[in-house]
Amino acid sequence: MRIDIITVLPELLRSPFEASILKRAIEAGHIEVYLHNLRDYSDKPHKQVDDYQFGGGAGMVLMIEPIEKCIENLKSERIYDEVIFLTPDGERLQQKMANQLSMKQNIIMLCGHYKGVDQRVRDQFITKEISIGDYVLSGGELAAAVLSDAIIRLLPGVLNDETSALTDTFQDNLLAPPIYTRPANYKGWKVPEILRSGNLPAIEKWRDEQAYERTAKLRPDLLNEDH
Ligand code: 6GU
Repeated sequence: MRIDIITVLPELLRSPFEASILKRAIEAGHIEVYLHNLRDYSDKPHKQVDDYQFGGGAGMVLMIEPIEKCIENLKSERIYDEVIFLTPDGERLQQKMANQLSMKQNIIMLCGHYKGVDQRVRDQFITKEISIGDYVLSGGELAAAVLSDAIIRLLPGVLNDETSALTDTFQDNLLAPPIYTRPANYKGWKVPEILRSGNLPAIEKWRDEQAYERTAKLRPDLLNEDH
């Protein structure tokens, strides 16, 4: 899989891909991630990529021309399954969408900034608009990092068996059960006896019950939702 991210702030997006699981996924060849600085596609004297909005109003708007140049340049090299615009008014990201996107080959992510982008960009080039939640960020970069992480960790081989995505909170509409590591007794705070019993079927049953109880208590909305 390949992800191309178009942004006016590539420096904001580097570190998430240079640490831990995402770094390893890239090094192991499970995923390629490329950052494209929109300014490199500007023909203006000062590499300007934004302008005032027609009709008046505060806030700058990303112009269509450099965005088209960048997208067309990428499209001349390969076919893209999705051209995603990260925007607070997009469809809210949920696990199901991450699962679906993880099965694609090539994806472009365009990060919104300032007031947003010229509507014609959305009309002409964008196939999917995604928000990561009902709050406003100063740009789409952190959202693109979140979306990329949610997708990449699902790719075959990225996680090992122990950290398998199959046991994730949300993957089966349930929160994950409580987990523990050594020591078994810390200052009198003990690990549940069942987890140390070695009785695997009983442990599995306990975990299922705990997952259900936690979900009913903390996120009852998940129990009657289709993710
Ligand atoms: Cl994708 N972009 C911005 N700027 N704010 C957001 C968002 C995206 N998702 C939630 N808030």
